[in-house]
Amino acid sequence: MRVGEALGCALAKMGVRDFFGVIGSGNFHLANSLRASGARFIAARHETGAVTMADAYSRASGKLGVCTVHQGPGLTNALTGLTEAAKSRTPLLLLAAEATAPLSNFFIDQAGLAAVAGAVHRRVDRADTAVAELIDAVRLALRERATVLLSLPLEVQAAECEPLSDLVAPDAPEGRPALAADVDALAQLLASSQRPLILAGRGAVLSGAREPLEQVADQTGALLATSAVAHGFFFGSPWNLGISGGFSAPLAADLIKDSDLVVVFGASLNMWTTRRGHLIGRETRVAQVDINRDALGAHRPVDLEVVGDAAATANALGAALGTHHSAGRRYDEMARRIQHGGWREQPFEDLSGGGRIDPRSMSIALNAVLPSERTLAVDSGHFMGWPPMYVDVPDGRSFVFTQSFMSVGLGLATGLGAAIARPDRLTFIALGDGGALMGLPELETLGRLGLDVLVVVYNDASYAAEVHHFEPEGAPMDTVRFPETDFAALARAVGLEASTVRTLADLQVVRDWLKRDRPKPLLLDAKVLPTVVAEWLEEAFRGH
Ligand SMILES: Cc1ncc(C[n+]2csc(CCOP(=O)(O)OP(=O)(O)O)c2C)c(N)n1
Repeated sequence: MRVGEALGCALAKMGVRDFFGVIGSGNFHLANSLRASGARFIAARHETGAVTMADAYSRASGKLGVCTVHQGPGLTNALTGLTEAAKSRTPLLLLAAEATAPLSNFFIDQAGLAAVAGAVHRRVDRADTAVAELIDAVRLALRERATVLLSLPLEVQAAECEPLSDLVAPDAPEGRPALAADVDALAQLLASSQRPLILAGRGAVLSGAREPLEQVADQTGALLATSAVAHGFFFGSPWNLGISGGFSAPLAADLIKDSDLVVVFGASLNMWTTRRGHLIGRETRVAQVDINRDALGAHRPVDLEVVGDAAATANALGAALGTHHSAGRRYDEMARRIQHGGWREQPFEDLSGGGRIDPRSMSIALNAVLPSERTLAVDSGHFMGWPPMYVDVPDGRSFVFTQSFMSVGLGLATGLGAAIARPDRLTFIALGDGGALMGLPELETLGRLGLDVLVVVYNDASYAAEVHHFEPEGAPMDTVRFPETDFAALARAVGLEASTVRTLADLQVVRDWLKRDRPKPLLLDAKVLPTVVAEWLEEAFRGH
């Protein structure tokens, strides 16, 4: 058996069921052998789309993301998606063919490219150890939550090796709780707090910490909030304030700021989550729990640093608190205020008119009409706050937000990867017109696969993030404004249903589509008002 084929068989034996990629001569045999061994191959149209699909698939499913690309340009095309995955610590394996001869047209320094992306690099050097090296790379990705680029030299792939015996997939490790002394210190902080807040990030989602965290919150009267990427984690709790950060509703922001203790589980506490520090009161104490020691205090100083897994530490904390009980800010009137304090209940003037829809009203209407069991994927740009502000998701894995690198153009592929991971539910993909055009190749992938997807393009025919940034300076705007694009026509050309939306009444097309059981993916080219400016954006610009 040739090494390329043996690697494909080994991946299937390790439990890989879906993998993404773009095929060239360098990964043709590998991909076919993995398919022949029972895995499904999802052919993307651009390598960054392929990696981003694998990244989102991992985020939505909790499994390893697997992607394969051609050597050289296949890999350079993947760079942006690879960087996003590495920054997000997505367990992902990118299998890239490699031309090792420096005079080959396809030659590049692939290890150097991995370093640029912040990914770990491994190379399969020898035929007789190739499978062992592959297993090692998978183990590293799962155990360390690492994004691994595995280079597969063409000559090694073509060499002969022994057929495989059975092998077992490496598991992600069990979460370890914090040291008992740290748990006690945390319990004491919580027991002495009058107005505690528990702030959960993706680390809490990944460790499945909702139940033990809610128990600690019940014991201590804590209110609950999440970072943006963990949107939905506390969905349904009467004490859930939603997202902490630029997307916080005014009541949530006030209550977060008024907390005398913020206990952070598995969130980096970056400038987005704290609104550049403004959401943490001057007198507020902050404790941070993370499995990664380097994350502790990385973005701002904290009073208590605790190394530990979120769920395991929350369980230990519940036990340490024992029969302790305080109500904190949990009283009936507060529950009522929180219930009515979300973005959808903030009064605003619907400015729809002149053939353009108000993006806030459209987001609220879509939230009401779409089935509540849903995944939400959002690209980058000025529009990006509307969906998480106005659209609910039912749990912490349902908002897939590939924004660690803040790249425009990953949203469509993100939604496709999530939709493939969760075929049991609708995926709502929100894009700006700029991001939709940057990620456009994957619209063909969507049409071809016919996934259960609604794409909404918040189309203002501009890079609104830049318009709102620079227009107040009186700068010329012609580099960031564009003629109208007919996204409905583009979508129909690749097999989607599509419609143009200018008024709330135009959303009837979504109701009809739902009634018809969503036979094909639907794209809405929503001509949104360019004049509704998001408040969070001003804060964001100060962070650039
Ligand atoms: C790959 C990449 N290129 C450029 C940028 C700079 N940038 C940030 S937001 C934005 C505009 C995006 O436009 P669109 O998708 O239409 O969303 P809008 O801001 O109009 O809501 C640009 C160009 C970026 N973040 N990433």
